Amino acid sequence: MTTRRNFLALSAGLAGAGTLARAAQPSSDRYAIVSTWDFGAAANAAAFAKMSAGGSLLDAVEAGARVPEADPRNHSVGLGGYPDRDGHVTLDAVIMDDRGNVGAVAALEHVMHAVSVARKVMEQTPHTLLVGEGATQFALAQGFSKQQLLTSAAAAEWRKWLKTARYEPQANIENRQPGSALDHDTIGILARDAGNHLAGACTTSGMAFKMRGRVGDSPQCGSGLFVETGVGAATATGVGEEVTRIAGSARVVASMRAGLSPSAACQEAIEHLVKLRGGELRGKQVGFLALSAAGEIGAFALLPGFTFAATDTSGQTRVRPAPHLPANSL
Ligand code: SD4
Repeated sequence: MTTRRNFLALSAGLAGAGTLARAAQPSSDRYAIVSTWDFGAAANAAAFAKMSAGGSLLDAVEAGARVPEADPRNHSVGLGGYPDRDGHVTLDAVIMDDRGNVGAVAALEHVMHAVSVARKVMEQTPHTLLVGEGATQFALAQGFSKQQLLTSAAAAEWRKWLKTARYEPQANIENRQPGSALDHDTIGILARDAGNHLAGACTTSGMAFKMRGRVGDSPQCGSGLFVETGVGAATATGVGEEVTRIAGSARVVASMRAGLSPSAACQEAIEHLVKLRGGELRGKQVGFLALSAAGEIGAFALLPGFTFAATDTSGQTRVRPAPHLPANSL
């Protein structure tokens, strides 16, 4: 049996190494950290290092989520995120453990590390979600610094978009930023320790050029993220409205509670969405990612192109493509 001490000893030598490889098969059937998109690999390395150094699961998922938040090349989260249609960068984030502790912010402005503000909401207030100006005021009162999150690159894209001003979410844009395959992303990250406890976080700047005030699935407990003790954790990515209408992550965890594997549970949620929405989903991407309390993982998406980074209990990370619906299913 892997004790926590063994796990940490094993991982210490590998922390941060985060061997990145693309492969269809995992090297181990027990996972410690999973996160959405290729970019998750760097986040997983930060989360794994945090756990290896004795940090809690919440410390780990927060550290992981902070990686893309601080990366200005990534246009769907934190600094450098694409703005709403009026030019404001607004951030959504949630963090949750498996004891029902949860904190979130939505439409937060001028503060890069939305996930850390979400954690403060969880730990320092009687509330689970703060939005808009109140969220920003709270963050500043907690000592977070105020900064301009709209980079010149994101502003240039926004100005280009203003010429047509058509709101058309693009599938898999997270993996199609110019420059690098790792230049993206909205991130959902799930972590598990050797005692089979779980935590998760999800952070995003939301859909590019959204309406002012729009909030997607990501900061909503049960939609963008859900974690349940002894069962598992799930997170979502893609068009948030489609995830929210089925409380997607809570649905995935409920299916796992009922006995489905993480893979089957993610597939069930996508198939349910298809039953509800049919052709309305054409061209849209939605992906679910899940981690069971026992360390199994699974993912499923509407369209090809959704990838995730999985780190096993020895610290090996692989980026893998998620299974998806057959072509022409909608
Ligand atoms: C949203 N679900 O705001 C987020 C966007 C996303 O990868 O996940 N992009 O709808």
